[in-house]
Amino acid sequence: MPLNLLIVGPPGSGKGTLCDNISRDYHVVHLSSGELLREEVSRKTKLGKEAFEFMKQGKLIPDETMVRLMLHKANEPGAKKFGVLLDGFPRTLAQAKAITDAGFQFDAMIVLEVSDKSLIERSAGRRVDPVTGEVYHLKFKPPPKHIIPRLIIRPDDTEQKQKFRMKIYKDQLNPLLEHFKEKVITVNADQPIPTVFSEFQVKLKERGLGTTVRPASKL
Ligand code: G5P
Ligand code: MG
Repeated sequence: MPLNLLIVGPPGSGKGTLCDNISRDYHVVHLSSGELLREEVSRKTKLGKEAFEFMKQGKLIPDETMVRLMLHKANEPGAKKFGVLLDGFPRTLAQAKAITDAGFQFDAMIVLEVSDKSLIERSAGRRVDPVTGEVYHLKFKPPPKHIIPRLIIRPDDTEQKQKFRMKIYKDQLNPLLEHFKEKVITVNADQPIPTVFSEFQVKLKERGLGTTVRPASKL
C-alpha cells in the first residue's frame, strides 16, 4: 500500500523542507497547497488572480476552492499509485471534514512543532530560487554564493504577515487535531533539518509505517 500523509505545521515550520526529504527517500508525490497556488498565481489563471488577493495579506483561501484543488490533485493517477504528501492541507476543520467526507484515506497526520521565535527567524531568512524552486535559509540552509543575487523573498515573509499567519494557524489547529486525533504524529521541528527528518523516520517506524520503501529505480 502506498504511504499517504498529511503534513501540518505553522508557517515556516519546515513542511516543504521535510516533504522534499520524504519524497526523495520514500518516493511519494509531494503536493504543497501553497506551491500549487503560487503556480496558479504565476500562470495568471482565474484561480491564481483570486488566490493572490488572499495570499498577499497572509489570509486563507476559501475552503471550497482549496478542497476542490487539493482533492483533484490527490486523485490523479501518480498520487494514487505512489502515495501522496499533502503539505499545508487541510488547515481548517471544514477542509478536514471535506477529506473525511470524500473518503480520502491516509496513514498519519504529521504535526510539526516549532517555537514562535524560530518561526520568525525562519521566515526572515528564507530565500527561494526562482530557477529551481529550491528553498534556502541564509543561516540554516545557506545557498551557493553564485545564485544569491537571483534569490527572491516571498511577499508573505514580512515579520508582520508572518505573525498574522502564525495567529491564523493557532486559531485553526485544535479542531484539526481533535478531528484526526488517532492519526496525529507530532515531530519536534525546532531542530536542525537532518535531525527533524530522523525524528520523523523513527516515529513513522514506531507506527509500523513507511517500512516498504520502493527503490527509485523501480518507479
Ligand atoms: P504555504 O505556502 O503553505 P505556510 O505559511 O503554511 O505557507 P510555509 O511558509 O511554506 O508555510 P513551510 O513550508 O512550513 O513554510 O517551511 P519551509 O519553507 O520548508 O521552511 C521555512 C524556512 O526554514 C526555510 O528557509 C528553510 O530552509 C528553513 N527550515 C526548514 N526546515 C527547517 C528545520 O528543520 N530546521 C531549521 N533550522 N530550519 C529549517 O501557504 C501560503 C499561503 O497560501 C494559502 C494561504 O494564503 C497561505 O498563507 N494557502 C491556503 N489557504 C487556505 N487553505 C489552505 N489549505 C491553504 N494552503 C495554502
Ligand atoms: Mg511551504
